[in-house]
Amino acid sequence: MFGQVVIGPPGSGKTTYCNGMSQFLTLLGRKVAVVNLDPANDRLPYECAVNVEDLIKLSDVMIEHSLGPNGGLVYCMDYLEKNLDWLESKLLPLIRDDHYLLFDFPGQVELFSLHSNAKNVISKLVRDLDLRLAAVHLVDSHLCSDPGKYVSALLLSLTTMIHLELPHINVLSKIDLIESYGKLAYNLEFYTDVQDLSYLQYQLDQDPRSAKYRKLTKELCNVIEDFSLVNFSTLDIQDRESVGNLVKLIDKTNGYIFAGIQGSIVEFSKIAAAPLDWEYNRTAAVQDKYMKDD
Ligand SMILES: Nc1nc2c(ncn2[C@@H]2O[C@H](COP(=O)(O)OP(=O)(O)OP(=O)(O)O)[C@@H](O)[C@H]2O)c(=O)[nH]1
Ligand SMILES: [Mg+2]
Repeated sequence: MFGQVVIGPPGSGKTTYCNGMSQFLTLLGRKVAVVNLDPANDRLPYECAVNVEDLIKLSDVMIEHSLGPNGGLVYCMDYLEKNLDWLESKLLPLIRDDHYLLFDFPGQVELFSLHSNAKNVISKLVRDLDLRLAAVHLVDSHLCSDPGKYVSALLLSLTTMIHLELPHINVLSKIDLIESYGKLAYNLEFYTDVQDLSYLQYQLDQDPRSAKYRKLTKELCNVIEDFSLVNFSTLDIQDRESVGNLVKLIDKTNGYIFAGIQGSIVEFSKIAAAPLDWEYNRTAAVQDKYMKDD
């Protein structure tokens, strides 16, 4: 079974994404279940198939254990990890009924860069339930308008990718708002392709606050370039074409399009290496039909 693990810093648009993505995939004919794993998600815009708040609530934890919101959230994730059988028992009927799963996670970045609880939850689900998941890491595109924040976003994306060890897609969210933050120093491809970060140095030098950390930022940019793993897709959740393009990429990343075709390893490799649109309609349609018939 296939799905997406939706993560990213607070306010990057995860819950809105889950809502929009579930509607889009439903229109494609897929059966979609959204799983809320954020124990502080009090106003859910989507109909939730499983809600972690039925197991544990952040507000209760904060009162009972005298914890602040961040400590409380770490406690909730630990609790979920210890009680994973609860989550698995809720997911099993959905999986048996061929649902495509969207997991809406909390935004605390330390859960995906420092602690092992969220990672363990995901890897145990993958192992126990034989799930094929892609991590969709949303980063607010307004971070592109400030070179220092952009470097931080790149580092966070890289750290999260390495920490989670899942097939991973980084997404610049809220791209519809990007012009409202002023003119970008370079065109959008510079920020999505992440090819040559030396240009950022010039920009960073213009601000006396960041010029002071010139050597540090240069080294950090070198680390990002050496790994050569980070690039971004863009997303405007209101725009069907934008969501559609992202779905094509995700379907390739979590293997959804490969499941519907009978083919040799050569055919799979050809599809994997080809541009996104190539063979997409044939392969995804076969898999969509299979999911419905089953
Ligand atoms: N313009 C615009 N606004 C968006 C988009 N996606 C989300 N938003 C808005 O951004 C705000 C935060 O969105 P959420 O979906 O709650 O973000 P989140 O990542 O789930 O937030 P936390 O769960 O608190 O970490 C809301 O006001 C959304 O309406 C987008 O693509 N474009
Ligand atoms: Mg949310």
